Amino acid sequence: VADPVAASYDVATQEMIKRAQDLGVETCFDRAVTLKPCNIGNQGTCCKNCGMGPCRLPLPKGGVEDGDDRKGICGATANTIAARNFIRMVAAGASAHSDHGRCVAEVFMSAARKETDAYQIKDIQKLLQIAPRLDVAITVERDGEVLDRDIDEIALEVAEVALNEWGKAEGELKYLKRAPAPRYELWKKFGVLPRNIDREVVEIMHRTHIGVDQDYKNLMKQGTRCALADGWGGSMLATDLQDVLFGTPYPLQSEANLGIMKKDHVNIIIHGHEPVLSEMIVAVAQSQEMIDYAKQAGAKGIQMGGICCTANEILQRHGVPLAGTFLQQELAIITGACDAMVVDIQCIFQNLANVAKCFHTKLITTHPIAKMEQDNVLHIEFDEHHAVEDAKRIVKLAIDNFKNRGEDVVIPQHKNPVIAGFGVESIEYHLGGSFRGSYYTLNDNIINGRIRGIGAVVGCNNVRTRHNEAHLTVVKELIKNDVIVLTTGCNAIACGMEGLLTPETAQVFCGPGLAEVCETVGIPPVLHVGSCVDNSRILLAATEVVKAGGLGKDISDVPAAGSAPEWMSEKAISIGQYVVASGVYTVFGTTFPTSGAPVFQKYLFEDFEKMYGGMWDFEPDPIKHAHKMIAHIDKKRKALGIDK
Ligand code: NFS
Repeated sequence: VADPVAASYDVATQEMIKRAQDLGVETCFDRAVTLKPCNIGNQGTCCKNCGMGPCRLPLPKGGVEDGDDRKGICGATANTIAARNFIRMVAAGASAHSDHGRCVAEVFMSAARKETDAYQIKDIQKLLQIAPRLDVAITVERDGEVLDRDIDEIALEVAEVALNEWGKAEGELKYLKRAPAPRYELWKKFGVLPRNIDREVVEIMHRTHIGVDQDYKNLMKQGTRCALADGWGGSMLATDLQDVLFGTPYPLQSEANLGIMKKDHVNIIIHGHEPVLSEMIVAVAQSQEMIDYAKQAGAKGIQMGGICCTANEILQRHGVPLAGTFLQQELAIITGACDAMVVDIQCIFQNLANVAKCFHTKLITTHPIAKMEQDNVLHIEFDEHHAVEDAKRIVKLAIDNFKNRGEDVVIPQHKNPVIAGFGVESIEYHLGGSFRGSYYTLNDNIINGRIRGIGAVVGCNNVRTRHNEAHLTVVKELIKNDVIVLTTGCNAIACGMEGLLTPETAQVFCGPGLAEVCETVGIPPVLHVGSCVDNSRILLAATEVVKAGGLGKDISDVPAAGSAPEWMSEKAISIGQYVVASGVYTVFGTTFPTSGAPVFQKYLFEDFEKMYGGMWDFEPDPIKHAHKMIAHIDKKRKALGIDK
């Protein structure tokens, strides 16, 4: 079994791993000890795209300096195999984000058509802001007079145009033009403007089939096009339409870590990604009817908590506390206090069902595309047309289950306050100029050196490295060196658990320049900007920085760097690729899936900089990782002539 202290940096997590072991319940931390990864697959050089293989191409003992004659049965080189595997990861990741986006767009369509009472257009300002980006007019001309167009009409057209982005026959994605003009021109020059979201994924599957594309550069061209369809397409549409349906987040206060669960409350943990379902559950669980029902059942109330990106979605819009990161999902059940865990899509361990079997927890799957084979799992399929009824059924199930709790409940007493809910709009509010209204204050402080640059630190946990340690070390090292951090996904949750998402953090961890700015403005040095699809907010924030002036003409000019210290999902690879192609130097930790093909890897790590101004890098040591980012930021400062 795993050593709890070696497995996680977080004390609550350590306590729950220990408890699981005492109870004889196996978790991913234990499996990581017994299940070793395949080194060849890990390095990207195992090809299983046909029935003649798998062809495994280990790195030769002496390296590949004197040439590399490794090949598979068909002759595919290590570069071809690694590039195929890499862009298949991009395809899977882009699909996950974009299918989530499509689902939101479909609910948006139902709301626009008024087919559902549960969902309405909540944020009209945001609707009016995105409509022109989709070439939907917000005014009409009648008799020479310019009039505001009917909101319902605009919503319907936005829904139609947005949904069309997944499968239109001609043209290119409309949001690409939201990028700075030189960036758009660069994509055009390299032939990587995505046509529609689905097509770019399909083309990856075709090109990586046996005997099709056998040039790693050409394969990566499609990988880039597909990743851009994620970042500036599916993910950005998901964020925007969610904001219109559920409200654009603004800073609010909450808490993070397993300690948010309450012994005397009905605890409902929502885990997954699409806020379509969780929005309803939150609304229903807060209703007086359900609170009364919970009290009748002997509980003091209902405590909601989130895991993974669902957590970030309901945190940023409703202040629902974060129960934990990706690697804490089993542990929430191991408290013995989880009356129901509701899951939808992505990042959900199948082992949750095995853990739930050892406790009273009802595990409920809700999405038609994500079920579990174990027979103790309930499936309540969620549909926007009867969303409130579904949510009520789920919340009632949890309340009814409260009485079945065992005596043995242990909730770790660890949690920290967080401020979350930042975004393009609120950063402008806090760090904009009072007269100019753009990102003037932020830019000004970067130019004068109080803020050295911007770090975007995001992504998963990976059980192959100590839970949260790399996340927190990278972030602390960046803010210590006056780099302001934007965070999403499980990194944001890790930062919340550690207490880094509060303005008070500034005095403790920041360099003097960043501390001064944070204290003056009253913001944390680490800004939680949402879930992983909300990395699109980071792309748009970077674009706003370019627009505000003084820091170059393109995203690649800005003193900024990206990082995913503990990544593990294919989604992270898609994100990394669109961030790189948007001009940002991006460092991944833990492992890198192309290390078995050094020539291809060099293409990603070095040649990409000449093409896109942004490139990949890999550094498992978190301090070195942060300093690679800082070195890149300094290089950009120097190029801008603002290095003092
Ligand atoms: Ni992002 Fe969110 Fe977490 Fe990784 Fe999974 S939850 S979409 S993939 S593990 S950050």
